[in-house]
Amino acid sequence: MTSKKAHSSALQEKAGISQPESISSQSVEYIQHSRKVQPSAEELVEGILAGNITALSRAITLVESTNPIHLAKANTIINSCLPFANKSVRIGITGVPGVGKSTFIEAFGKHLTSLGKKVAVLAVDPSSTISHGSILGDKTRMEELVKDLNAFIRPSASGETLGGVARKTRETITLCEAAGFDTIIIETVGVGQSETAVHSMVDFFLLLKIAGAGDELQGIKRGIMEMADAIVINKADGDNIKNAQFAKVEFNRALHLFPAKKSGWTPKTTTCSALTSEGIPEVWNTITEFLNLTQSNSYFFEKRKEQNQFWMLETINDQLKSNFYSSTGIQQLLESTKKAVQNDEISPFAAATLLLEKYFTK
Ligand SMILES: Nc1nc2c(ncn2[C@@H]2O[C@H](COP(=O)(O)OP(=O)(O)OP(=O)(O)O)[C@@H](O)[C@H]2O)c(=O)[nH]1
Ligand SMILES: [Mg+2]
Repeated sequence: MTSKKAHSSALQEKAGISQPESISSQSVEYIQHSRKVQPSAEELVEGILAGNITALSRAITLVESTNPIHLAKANTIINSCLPFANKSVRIGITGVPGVGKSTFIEAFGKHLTSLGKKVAVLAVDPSSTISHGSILGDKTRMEELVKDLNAFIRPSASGETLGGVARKTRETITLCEAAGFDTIIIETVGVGQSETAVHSMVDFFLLLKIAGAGDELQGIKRGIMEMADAIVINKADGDNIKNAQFAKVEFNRALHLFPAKKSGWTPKTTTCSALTSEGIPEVWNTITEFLNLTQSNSYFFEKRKEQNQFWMLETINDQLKSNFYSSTGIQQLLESTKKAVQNDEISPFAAATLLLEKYFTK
């Protein structure tokens, strides 16, 4: 460091460049300062309830963190937000890659904000555990929605397990609702288990499809169709309109083969073009119809209660499992026990009991 004193010394011609420090004092000061300005849980809650997006984003980052201190803070925030959450409609959207989910969410989200709604877009994306948030690229496909002050788009959390990622999204819903978002859209890729996770955190589950040339019913997992409250055939524009209409008839027929839903709701098939927005308002009308029905017959509220229970049990399962496998005692024993099981030296059940006993008596 140069000082005025050094300059005025007759013995010193030039102050020169100060010795590089391994950690510059400026950085230390900056880090200490930024640590100090980390808002407290109470401050974040206050910000969230006031609809402050920075506070909301910061709280979500805490929810997504793997640091136990952050998690404790996140839990405090979520608990304080809970009484202010729950007043929204949660919509799950799934569909195979390329079906037009991002384009659809852009058009649908814009329609909702034009109706005066506040829309949050979240994602449960199993591929993002590898690519760390693929919806990020999506933000470029949701150009208009990103700019909309009444919309909030958050990339998928990354994590080791689908369960972990899904739990974080579930908690993020609570935070978004407390921040005043009344319509929550959760996107997932239609490739497997993530649909089940999303289905168990939403009120309405929408399957996005495109018309295929005569093979409408191929490649759709029966389970996903069974979960759908609506099938929307996208890209019903240009030369594709006829095909889309045909697909609509086919899907409607297929939906009738499924057993009646507990909600009393009969799933609907509609067509739309996410590019031209044709048919987009009708999708919202369908959801409104669903809400009217399920809120008057109480199914809506019962389902949310069940979902809360489900997430508690899921979290217990998830954390027990990860705690078990990451415990040192188990890690040391696991490999040798696996070999012993492979070689028929011990039965799989006896081996499991042994490991579990070891875990619980540690
Ligand atoms: N003609 C037509 N093209 C569409 C429509 N919706 C989406 N597309 C096009 O389909 C392609 C894929 O759309 P995306 O919105 O990226 O699809 P996605 O389902 O989000 O895809 P992934 O993120 O890869 O899972 C893009 O080139 C879109 O422009 C539509 O309604 N009509
Ligand atoms: Mg997409």
